[in-house]
Amino acid sequence: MLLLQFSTSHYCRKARLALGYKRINYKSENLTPGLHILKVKPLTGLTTLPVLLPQIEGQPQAIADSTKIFQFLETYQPEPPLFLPNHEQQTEAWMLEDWLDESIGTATRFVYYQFRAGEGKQIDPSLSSQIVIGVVRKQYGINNATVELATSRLATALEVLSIRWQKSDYLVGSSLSVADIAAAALLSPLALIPHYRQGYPWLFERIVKVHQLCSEPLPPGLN
Ligand SMILES: N[C@@H](CCC(=O)N[C@@H](CS)C(=O)NCC(=O)O)C(=O)O
Repeated sequence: MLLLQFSTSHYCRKARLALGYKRINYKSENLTPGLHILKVKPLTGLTTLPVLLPQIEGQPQAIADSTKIFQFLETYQPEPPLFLPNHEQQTEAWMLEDWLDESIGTATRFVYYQFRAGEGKQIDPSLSSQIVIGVVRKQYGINNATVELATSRLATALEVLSIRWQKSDYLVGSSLSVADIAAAALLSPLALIPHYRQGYPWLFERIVKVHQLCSEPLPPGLN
């Protein structure tokens, strides 16, 4: 299998965590932002990464979107299961996964790139890094007003997650689910931001634990 990815993308991390949890051997190819469209659009009709190429006869040529990758992996290799045995709990895990994907992963991106362009500029002050950050900010409309909205959405999300993750090791049920993996990946960029590191120690403990369960190297700031 081959994972087409951006090496620093939190959505690509989400796919890698699932592959690691399933103990699947795969290779990854890092694409260049912008140029990636030439390779990805003809394969999937979309422009986003991650994209998984199973490279196995009888299997689809390409699977786009991290959620679809979860579904493919569960069918392809059911053990260890990523889906919860209780239908009601699995439905709840999907609901959290979708919310984390569509709303919280985006909010993280806004807050993270705002940090990297300001207070966190010294993490990589090189011209090339600052150009990439500038392009991303423009592409997604990241500015003071949109970051303020994203910050308050993240605060609510962390309330919701704290109730669940501080009560139990897992967001839903009694084993790792799509919700835990989505949360661990999509909130991981916050590890570089002192405000979150100091205010939410339990979050980073859980992120580390999920990475260990999935044999995935820890994200920047936690490694
Ligand atoms: N819902 C998608 C979101 C993926 C996504 O937003 N990927 C970003 C990188 S973090 C991307 O590929 N952006 C480039 C583009 O949209 O052209 C998923 O879960 O796979």
